[in-house]
Amino acid sequence: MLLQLPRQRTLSLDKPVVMGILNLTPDSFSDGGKFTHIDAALRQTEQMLNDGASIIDIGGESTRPGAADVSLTNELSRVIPIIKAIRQRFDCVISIDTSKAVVMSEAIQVGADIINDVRALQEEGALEVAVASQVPVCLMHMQGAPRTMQHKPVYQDVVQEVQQFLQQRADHCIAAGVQASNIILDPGFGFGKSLNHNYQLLQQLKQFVAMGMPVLAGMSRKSMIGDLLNLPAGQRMIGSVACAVIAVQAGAQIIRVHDVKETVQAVKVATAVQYGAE
Ligand code: 8Y4
Repeated sequence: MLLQLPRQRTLSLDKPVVMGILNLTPDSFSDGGKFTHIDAALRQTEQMLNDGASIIDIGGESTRPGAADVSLTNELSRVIPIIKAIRQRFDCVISIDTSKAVVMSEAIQVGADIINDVRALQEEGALEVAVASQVPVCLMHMQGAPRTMQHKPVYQDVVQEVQQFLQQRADHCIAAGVQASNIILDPGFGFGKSLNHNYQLLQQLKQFVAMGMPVLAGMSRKSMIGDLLNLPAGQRMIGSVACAVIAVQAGAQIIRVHDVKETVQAVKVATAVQYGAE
């Protein structure tokens, strides 16, 4: 599998790759365009690239459980200067984590390569931006909205329902003009799922791989690890790495993580088992 990126570039997914999460300075101190915040983002990006990340995921909206919505102006001021700065300095693949059409469009204009949308291009104008730009898109499943999604999520069959949603969204995007080969699927770990729903999805991740599109798995530091092990976010690295290995064994192609160095080592071992050590 080969993703077609802007400016004649490609990203091979013949072997799994690691997507590093860029932590932007939180709202309360942040003014997006300020030198110190850009500098911190550049340092963190350089570290993740040196540690073996293939994609840098940049987001200005908090989609954590309970989080409030972020205004368009705030989101733009957080991510656009940082994408510009990274694009100037590094020849890396950049994904923009947003659901807003305007943010997608401006981010792609200044150098973003992939749309990572936890709302699967369902917001006004988002699908149109994806079609016009022809960049790869990650379609993620979420039940409910971030503020309330963890209040007793219910499914009859979580694997089947999430699969059905992703197939419907993929079909709809293809009909609208998105290249089928540029669609990435993501079950959305932690997005309106109980602890057991998350582990059912991980156990059955092969079923998503069998849909024939690249699969992204984002479990890093999430409550499916913290609640199982009774550990705070800062102590979830080992559990997160275990989840990454299991995802690679199931055939997932993109692993979204905070701890790039440790995950890249583990993913390389799992990849050698799965695809050979060449
Ligand atoms: C601790 C640290 C606890 C982080 C929770 C979190 C995904 C995603 C997120 C995902 C895709 C998060 C933007 C949630 N998760 N995009 N984004 N897939 N495609 N929570 O699973 O990291 S944000």
